[in-house]
Amino acid sequence: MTNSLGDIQKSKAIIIFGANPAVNHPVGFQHFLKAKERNNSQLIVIDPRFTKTAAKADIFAQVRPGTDIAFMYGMLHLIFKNGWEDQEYIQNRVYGMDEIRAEALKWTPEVTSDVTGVSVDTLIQITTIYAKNRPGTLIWAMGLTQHTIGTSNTRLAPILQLALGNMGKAGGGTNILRGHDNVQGATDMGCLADSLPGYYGLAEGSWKYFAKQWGVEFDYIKSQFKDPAWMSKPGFTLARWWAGVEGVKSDDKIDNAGTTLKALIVMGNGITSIAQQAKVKEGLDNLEMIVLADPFVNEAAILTDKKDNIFLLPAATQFETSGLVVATNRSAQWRYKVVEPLYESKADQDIMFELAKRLGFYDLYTKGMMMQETKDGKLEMIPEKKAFTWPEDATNEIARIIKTIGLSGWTAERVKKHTDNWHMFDEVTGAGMGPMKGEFYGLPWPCWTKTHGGSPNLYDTSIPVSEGGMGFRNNFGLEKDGVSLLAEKGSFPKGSKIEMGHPEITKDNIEKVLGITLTEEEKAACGANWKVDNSGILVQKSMEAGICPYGNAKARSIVWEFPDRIPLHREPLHSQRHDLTAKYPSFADKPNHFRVMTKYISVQSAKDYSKEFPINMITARLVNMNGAGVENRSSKYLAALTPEMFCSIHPDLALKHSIKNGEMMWIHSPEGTKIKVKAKYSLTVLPDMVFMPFHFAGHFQGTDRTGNFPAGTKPYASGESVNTVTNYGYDIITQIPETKGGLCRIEKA
Ligand SMILES: Nc1nc2c(c(=O)[nH]1)N[C@H]1C(S)=C(S)[C@@H](COP(=O)(O)OP(=O)(O)OC[C@H]3O[C@@H](n4cnc5c(=O)[nH]c(N)nc54)[C@H](O)[C@@H]3O)O[C@H]1N2
Ligand SMILES: Nc1nc2c(c(=O)[nH]1)N[C@H]1C(S)=C(S)[C@@H](COP(=O)(O)OP(=O)(O)OC[C@H]3O[C@@H](n4cnc5c(=O)[nH]c(N)nc54)[C@H](O)[C@@H]3O)O[C@H]1N2
Ligand SMILES: [Mo]
Repeated sequence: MTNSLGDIQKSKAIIIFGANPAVNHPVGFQHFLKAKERNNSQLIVIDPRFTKTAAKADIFAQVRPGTDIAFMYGMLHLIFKNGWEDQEYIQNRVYGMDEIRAEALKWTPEVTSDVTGVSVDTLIQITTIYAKNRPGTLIWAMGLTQHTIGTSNTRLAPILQLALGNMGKAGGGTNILRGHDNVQGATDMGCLADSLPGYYGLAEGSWKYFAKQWGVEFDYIKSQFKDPAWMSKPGFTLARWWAGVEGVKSDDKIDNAGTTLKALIVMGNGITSIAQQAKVKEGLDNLEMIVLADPFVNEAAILTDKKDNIFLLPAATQFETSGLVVATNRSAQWRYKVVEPLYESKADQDIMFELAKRLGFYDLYTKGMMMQETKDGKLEMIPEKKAFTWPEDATNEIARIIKTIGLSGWTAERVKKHTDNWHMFDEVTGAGMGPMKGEFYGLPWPCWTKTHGGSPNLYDTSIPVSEGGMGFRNNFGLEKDGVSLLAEKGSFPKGSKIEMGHPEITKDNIEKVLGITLTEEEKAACGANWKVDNSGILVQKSMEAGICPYGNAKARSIVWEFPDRIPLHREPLHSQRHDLTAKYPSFADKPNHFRVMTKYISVQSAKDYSKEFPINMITARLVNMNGAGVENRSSKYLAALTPEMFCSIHPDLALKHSIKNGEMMWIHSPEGTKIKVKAKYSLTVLPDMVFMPFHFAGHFQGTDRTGNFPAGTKPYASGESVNTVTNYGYDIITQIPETKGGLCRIEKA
């Protein structure tokens, strides 16, 4: 998220692609409504369903699932045609817009309308309103990401903003509504299959940096891998772990150091919330050991037929522990413990500490919390410190190590002060008042130093770096194909000593870039670049010159390392418009994608699925339920709101199949799986689609498995998981399942 929820109040137009904040971010949605009321902001919603958010919109486009790229190119076509793009901004701050312009040329309103299902008039109206009301903010969430082309969606959305010069402006930006509580923090901490914490790459240099910071020998870490080559390979993802288990029937070959997965430890994930539940079940059934650390009975335990070696560890909840969490807008917040862990439950970190003790590396695991940097750029054990204090020392360790995104200014003490004084910050700008003056709520990263107040809006050059300003990051070299990747002359954060683009700061270039001379002591203390510089000198000198240590570059519209240099529309693997798959085919199949062969074109071209499975299947969320839903279905009151798994169906479609409102129906998938659910008539869906929430579990392909719950733990509501019938399909870069694009067939039960 480049800006923040409060900042949306400054927008003149808000365009939402594939998010339903009225339901999924109901507290945050107040800012959208206030933008409408106070700023006369135009609210535009693009969604295949008429959602509660759409009900508040000034204009709504009911798009065919998986065609947002076509829609955005359709908008760009009109923007370029009418000269509505911000030419100066593009010239100064964007690389590769010409290729986007060339692609957009193909997306005439008529072509766009045919692909997206949105009328030419609506497209023109939306584009005109959005282009004429600036700054506009672009919002997205899961409706854009859960596709084989999810990554391309999330690239083209910022490109649209760049074309209009909306990026790096208050009231503009791309505001991605994050999911779980602290999901931003979890991502920053490296809960990803292809990076170390803080987005440090899986490269030897990063491993060495972390080994040093943790006070552990690099060779020790290396010795934990089967061979050193595996240190730089991405792991399995949550989406496909089951493919690595021996005995699972799949022709998707794995590449996992010559071995299969034998054990699964789960901390706070439903397992029942991901696609291909039949495969997940096979994976669970064939594991040697399953450990489920969860405050509730994780329903993976009842989905499997496995009887031995399943361990349910009672995890404490967020109310029974404390620590720092990161909100969707990159700001930190302290969470205080409300009660001690109840009964025999343990907080997650204590479960991990116990595990580390049993496995014999507890001291190494916790050592980093007792280390500090010295002035001369070295690291030492904190003198006199005998034991760590949880969680404060963990927070400080994280801030010490993670320099890449600018966590250096965070301390447990500073963040607690913000949380304690939360009423002293402005709701819209996040700016502090009284004792908090000069700081933004939660010190949104990058927060460069212990005196920096955080950066509320990314890439904003209208304010000094000391107040949160910055250009785009220089992350991809200095030039490409003879064109400079640095910002042009005259484009720089306010007050910068350098009035043009510049590279990221390294020990070797700092003197030249900043026009300064370092003392011999400073030179000796500096790390190779600002991301690994324990002395903090490179960042400090940058601050003094009013520049951002990560450089001042152009945003790139072209990602030359990806299969698609620029985002391209590609039809979903299971498309209702099979006639379009020749023109917009999927990707080549990708071997060893996060260790698993992943199919694209071979699935898409195998047959015209729409003949047998003519209905679009949309899966999304309900306000009273969360994720896999076990927490909420275990509450009598929340369960009562939606006591049964259901399928929203248009009456016209239902009648074609003689399904009455409230009757049971079957949903069949192209993979041959099926679920039995209750029909619920609804006009929010078109007659060629159905909608189902993914918050249920406990039933599987028509059978009730809730007899497997240990006595007294069965939730008040159980039902089929829609993920039993979501179709095969995974994003080409991140491997997120294509749970927002797929087909099904329905039948009266
Ligand atoms: N009450 C509640 N709140 C939640 C959650 C919850 O489970 N319950 N989960 C949290 C989490 S983890 C997350 S990630 C967020 C997710 O927040 P959202 O992304 O808002 O969640 P969804 O409801 O899954 O999907 C949003 C919309 O995408 C639409 N959509 C589907 N396919 C497409 C498409 O191809 N194009 C477009 N433009 N739209 C499409 C759906 O119809 C839906 O209305 O919510 C968070 N908040
Ligand atoms: N079809 C379809 N599938 C989807 C999606 C979709 O839109 N459509 N959305 C996807 C998305 S974006 C997400 S994020 C996932 C969400 O799905 P999950 O990650 O499964 O989310 P939850 O059900 O919220 O949480 C999982 C478990 O965490 C436990 N838990 C709660 N607090 C704690 C704690 O403090 N410690 C521990 N150890 N456990 C705790 C809960 O009891 C629960 O069992 O679903 C994904 N699946
Ligand atoms: Mo999520």
